[in-house]
Amino acid sequence: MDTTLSREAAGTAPGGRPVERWTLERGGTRVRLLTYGGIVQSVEVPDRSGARGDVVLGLGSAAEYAACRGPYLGALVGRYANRIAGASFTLDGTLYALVPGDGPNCLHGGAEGFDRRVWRAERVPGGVRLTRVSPAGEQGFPGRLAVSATYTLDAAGALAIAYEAAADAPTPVSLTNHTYWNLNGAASGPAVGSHELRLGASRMTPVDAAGIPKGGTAPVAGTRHDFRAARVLDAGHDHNFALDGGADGGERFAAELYAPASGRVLTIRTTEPGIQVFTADSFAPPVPFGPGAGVALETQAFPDAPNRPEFPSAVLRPGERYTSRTTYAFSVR
Ligand code: G6D
Repeated sequence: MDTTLSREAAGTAPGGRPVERWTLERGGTRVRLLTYGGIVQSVEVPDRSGARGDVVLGLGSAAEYAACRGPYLGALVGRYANRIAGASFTLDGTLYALVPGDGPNCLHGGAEGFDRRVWRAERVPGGVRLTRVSPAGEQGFPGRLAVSATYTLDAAGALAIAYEAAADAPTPVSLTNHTYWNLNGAASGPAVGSHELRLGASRMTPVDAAGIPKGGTAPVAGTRHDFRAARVLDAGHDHNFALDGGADGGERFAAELYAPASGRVLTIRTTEPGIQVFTADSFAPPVPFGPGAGVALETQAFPDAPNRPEFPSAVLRPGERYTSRTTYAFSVR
């Protein structure tokens, strides 16, 4: 059976544009997403006893998400996920100034990023496709960018998010989804301490206190960043890991998150070169979740790649097609 799809009205975004909520169901998985910010609002999957529970941190309405922007709960992040140092970069000899927000740096596409936009939704085989056009100059980024994000479920209930984009001028692009996972359920208490994490990364990108890469990558061996073997997720992670495995455009293993109490396992594979692990240590009211309540696993280009020639390029040029795909597979043990 194909994915069961339904949509309903879900209030309005700031400014009054109507928002839809789409529900996708297949193979034991039920996903709800909003056309506001491409937000993954809930992901319900069975635990080891077959009981279905919501494993992401979510809110109720688009208005609630708009009022609780800081954590980017479940959001589609762009035009450039993570940080660009000094909110500026030089491309083909031209200096571009972006909208800062994280101190002097640009975070997650600027003050009004893709997570604040209402997307157009259409049915596609297996799921729903969101589209929008990011105009030239939006948040300071060059070029008009036509973007799509397609959310599908496969027969086994795995969620795939596939992104595509095309630009009429060279521009950095890095799109991700900012879902926070808690495989014991959103209301179960912290994910930190109760989950085990394994990453397909033997190197990471060292950063300064502002989260800006210092340059190059460093081995995780012998450091607190070593998740090559599964171990209990501890607090204090907000780092990008350089994923091992082929750079042939195919999906590589990124992460496995396991919650022994519920038995749920999340396996993430991606075409992206990096994954940011953020343990939500900074959560505080009015965010209605406590520190460490979930862990964000953000597949992406490396932070500040537009200013770091040694990092894999994140520049999209006219005539090229940006494609990115991440799959989130659910199982139990
Ligand atoms: C990202 O790396 C960043 C964090 O520092 C930020 O606080 C969060 O998004 C909202 O994961």
